[in-house]
Amino acid sequence: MGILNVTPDSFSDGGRYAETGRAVEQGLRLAEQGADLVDVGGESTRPGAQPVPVEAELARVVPVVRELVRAEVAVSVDTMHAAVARAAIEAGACLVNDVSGGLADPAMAAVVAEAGVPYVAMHWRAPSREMDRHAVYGDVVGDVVGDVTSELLRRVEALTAAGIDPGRVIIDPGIGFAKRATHDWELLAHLPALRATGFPVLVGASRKRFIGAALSDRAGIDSVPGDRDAATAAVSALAAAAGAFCVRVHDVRSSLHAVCVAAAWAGDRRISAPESVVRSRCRKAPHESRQAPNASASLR
Ligand code: PMM
Repeated sequence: MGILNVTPDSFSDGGRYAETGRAVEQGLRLAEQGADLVDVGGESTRPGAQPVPVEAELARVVPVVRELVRAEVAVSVDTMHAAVARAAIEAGACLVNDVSGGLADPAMAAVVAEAGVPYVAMHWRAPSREMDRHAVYGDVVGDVVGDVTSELLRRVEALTAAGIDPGRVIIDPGIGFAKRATHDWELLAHLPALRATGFPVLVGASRKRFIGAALSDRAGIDSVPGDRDAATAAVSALAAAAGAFCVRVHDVRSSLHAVCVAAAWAGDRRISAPESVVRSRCRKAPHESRQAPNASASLR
């Protein structure tokens, strides 16, 4: 999944693709580089970010989704708002990626249920401006994995009770959202526990703070976001080897290559059905497989 932030203030690419034409160009580039999905978002969720009015989010996202879909790119919409999800689906988006797992907008589940599209439910505790205060988990090492898994499963229960098909749900541990670096690494090291829930798992680690901290120099200065793609690709390979269904990244090419290495290393023996999209991408030329994923049919 290639990241396309149509925002002035995202932590890594904020402002670069804020204008529709530039955003569409970047979306086409991500697809050409091998993204199975281009994830279009119009609201930054970096720590401390302020909320964006829904009208502004709609104006940023919808024209870009429409243009990319017209160019036959499979598009997901990264939004916490039901109105934006609905408009993006009407414009052709084939998956809703909700970092709040349905907590930010009670109307989200009904929109997704009615459209019947796959839905990413991410682990989330609070809006970006206050999420760092919520990075508190049980005091035993490993509790973050148990807490995140049980909180996610509670969300899935509520979402499916509201009509979303469980066969179309993808879960995401929410790397960097109400998490400290130790929590992020702990969650990544225990991806098989999340996979054991039976749901496909998406990992969004690309260029995030905990990677910058792991790459800090001798003076303790973190690496800058633009210098974190090689480390992100390493995370992508390890996540794929641990059974992740999808990685959400800024630099598609390096992570695609890393995931192809993980697939080749496993000799297909450990790659189960959820990774079929990745496998087909590894075998086909980029233009050959630009199909919308379906969490129940092709991902499970
Ligand atoms: N992270 C961001 C935005 N959307 N979606 C999912 N499913 N998982 C994530 O970890 C995630 C996300 C924030 O990162 P960005 O500013 O680089 O988009």
